[in-house]
Amino acid sequence: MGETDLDVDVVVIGAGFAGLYAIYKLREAGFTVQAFERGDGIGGTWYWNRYPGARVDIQSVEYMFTKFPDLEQAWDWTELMPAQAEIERYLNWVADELKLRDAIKFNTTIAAARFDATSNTWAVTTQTGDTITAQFVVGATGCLSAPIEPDITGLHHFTGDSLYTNRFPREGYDFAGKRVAVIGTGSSGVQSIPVIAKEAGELFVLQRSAAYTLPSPNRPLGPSELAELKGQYADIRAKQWASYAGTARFGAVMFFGEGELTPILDTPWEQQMARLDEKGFAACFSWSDAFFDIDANQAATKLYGEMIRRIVHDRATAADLVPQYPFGCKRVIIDEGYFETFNRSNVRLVNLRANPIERITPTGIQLRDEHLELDAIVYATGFDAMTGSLSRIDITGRNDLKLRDVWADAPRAYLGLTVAGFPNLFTVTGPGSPSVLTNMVTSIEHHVEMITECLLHMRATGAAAVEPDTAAQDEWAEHVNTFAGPLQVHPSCNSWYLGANVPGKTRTYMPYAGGLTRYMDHCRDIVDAGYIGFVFA
Ligand code: N01
Repeated sequence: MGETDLDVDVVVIGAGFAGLYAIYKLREAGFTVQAFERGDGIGGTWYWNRYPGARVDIQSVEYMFTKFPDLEQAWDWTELMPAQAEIERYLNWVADELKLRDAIKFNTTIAAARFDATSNTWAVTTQTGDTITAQFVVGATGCLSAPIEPDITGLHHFTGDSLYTNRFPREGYDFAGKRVAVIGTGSSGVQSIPVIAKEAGELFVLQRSAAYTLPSPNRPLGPSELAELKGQYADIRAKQWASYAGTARFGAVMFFGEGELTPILDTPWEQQMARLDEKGFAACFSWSDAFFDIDANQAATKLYGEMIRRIVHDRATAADLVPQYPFGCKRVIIDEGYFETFNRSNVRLVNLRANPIERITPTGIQLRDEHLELDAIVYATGFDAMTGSLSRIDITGRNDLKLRDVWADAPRAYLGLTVAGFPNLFTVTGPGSPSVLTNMVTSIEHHVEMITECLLHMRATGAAAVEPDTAAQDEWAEHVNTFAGPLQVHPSCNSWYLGANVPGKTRTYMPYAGGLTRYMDHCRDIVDAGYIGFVFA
């Protein structure tokens, strides 16, 4: 490292949380780094997803880098759960404070990367054909950053404005007085719909699957509360790192409250209703059995339906808003006034199961039963999650192996971090790691620190290449699978966790659901025992 004619030691792809931390840690350890970012600014997920209402669902003081005691005291969050713009500002500020910008080439998409087995190096090529050589490639490309365009006939025939939540215009969009349709009711749709509804002349919400969404506990963070939290940062960080999901107090407790949970199946309906009266949405799923027993799950969903009926005035709309799959199968959303939005006179829910989209026309959307005349269509239709951002790059490993082919068969990575056949390539929060089931920031930090430690180990031992053993990778995939679905909840719907939202993608539960601490312990044991399952050349 550093003694060859390589351009740099490490190429980092992406400049979001993962890319920034990777640049910092690797440089601190003495490696030369070149990062590439396809956007013209810092932020990754928080650069692209700037749709109205975009907001994180983890509290701000935990959704920040945890390893910079001085920096964290100097940054002031203004809300409990910050919106996109504030997180983007935070990441830009971090990049400046840590002097990371000079390592990043913006407006540069990586098109290909090819491993050369004779030199154990990568040639990384941009979309304009420039090539850079490096010993290592770190894919800091994000779990939810490869947008999927829905397979709807006539998509590009619309002559009005087509907008995508995952690459919303930087200057925003003026919905005032316009006839608008939002397609998709996942997190992005559910967060943007209440905001768009307040501006648009008419809003059609095109729903294929109803969402499990809970009211956000977000509120402003006053200076004295923030000062108090800052005084507790050391304690909060310790709790985060000892938790299942990289969050201290503010995971499920934030939505469901504290206290011992009881089984819904042992609770008479009248008592369930009394709890609903008292706690509202928080009562729906705060049962000990709701996530582990399918009957209990259905009973909880019945309560949820009751809660929706209490808010949404129109009976048919309320009924259509109740999900028809188990709670917990898809990512639970937090919203700001989602159900209330359907009481507005300018908003209409279209149940696509009853009245499907036939095609997009030049002037709107042709449903089976009617034509919607529109000025704008907002697509909130999701991502090729966890693997898409890397498999869309033409990555070629040993023996002309293509990452996209390997992952088409099975989206596997040893510890979610390295892939057999692709030496010296690291996949930050890749498939098989806790990633999207945890606070992404802590999971990213953990992975970047593991990568840095591994590179230092290689430098110390003179190793030129590292990759996992196929058997270890397969064993890890089996281990990941053992956590993939209490009561068959996880495999029971077409979630992006399974890749089931992408036509043709192999259906595998991709994230590791065993929890962050268990995962970190596994990783520690593997490293301490001499990198079990890794092969060094
Ligand atoms: O994407 P999604 P997302 N016709 O895949 C529908 C994170 N995130 O961008 O369910 C009609 O969840 C699709 O319908 P169905 C978070 O982890 C976090 O909203 O396939 N509809 C679904 O309703 C989240 O889970 C925040 O039947 C079509 C929607 O589009 C992840 O990102 C905020 C369709 C896609 O939902 C992805 O969220 C935002 C078609 N042809 C995102 N194709 C936070 O709050 C798809 N759909 C932290």
